[in-house]
Amino acid sequence: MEDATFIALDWTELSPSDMLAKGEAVYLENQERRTTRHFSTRAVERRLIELAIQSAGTAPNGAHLQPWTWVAVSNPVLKQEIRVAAEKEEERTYQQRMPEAWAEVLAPLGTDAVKRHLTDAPWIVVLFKQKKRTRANGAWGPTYYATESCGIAAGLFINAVHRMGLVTLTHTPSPMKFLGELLGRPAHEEAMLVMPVGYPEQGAMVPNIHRKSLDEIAVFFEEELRLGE
Ligand code: IYR
Repeated sequence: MEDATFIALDWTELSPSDMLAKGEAVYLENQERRTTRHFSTRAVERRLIELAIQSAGTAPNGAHLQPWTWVAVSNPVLKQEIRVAAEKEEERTYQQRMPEAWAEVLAPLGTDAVKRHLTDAPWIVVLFKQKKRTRANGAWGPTYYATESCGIAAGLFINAVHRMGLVTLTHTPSPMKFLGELLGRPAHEEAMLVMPVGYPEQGAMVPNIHRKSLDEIAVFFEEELRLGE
C-alpha cells in the first residue's frame, strides 16, 4: 500500500459580493443550456472535445480510481455503424420493450427510434464505466461508486461543452453492449452514455419544458429552525 502524501490546498477566498455574482452568473449560464436533437454537420476542432474530456476528468470519484474511458468518434463510417446498431436496438425499445408509463413521459420530448444526431453531429463521445481495475499486484480489483463517479464526470463534460458554445445530447440506447464491440473496449468497461457534440442546426428546436423551482427541489434546515411556521 502506498503511503498517502499531502500538499497544501490551493484556495483563494472570494469577497461575499464576488461569491454571489459568480453564483448568479453560473446559474444563469446553466439555465441557458438546452438539449437539442438537431445538430449541424459543421466540423468541431478535436481540441474542443479534448478540453471537454479533460474537464470531465476533474470530477471527484470513488477512491480516486477515475473509473472512466471516453471514446470520441468523428470517423463517418464508424458513426454510421453506431447509428445503425443504436437504431436497431431503439426500434425494439420503442415498439416492444417500452412500458406505457415510460412512453407517456417521453411523448412530450418528441424522442423516437430515429437517431439522426448520431451521424449529423461531427463527434460522438461515448462514456464507458470501468467496473474493474488492475491492482498493484496485477490481480483484478473492483472500482467503487463507478456509476456515481461517471455521472458526476458526465455533468462536467456537458457543462464544458455548453460553456464552449456547443451542444450535446445525452443519448442512452438500450442495451448498449454493441458500443463496446464496435469501439473495441474490454469486457470490464460498460458503455453508459452516448453524447453527440456539435453546433445546433439552423432552426434547431427544443421541447418547451419548465424546470422545477428551488422550492420544488430543495429542503433547507437552518440554524434557526422555523418548523411549523
Ligand atoms: N433510450 C431512448 C429512450 C429515452 C429514454 C429517456 I429516460 C429519455 O429521457 C429519452 C429517451 C432514447 O435515447 O431515445
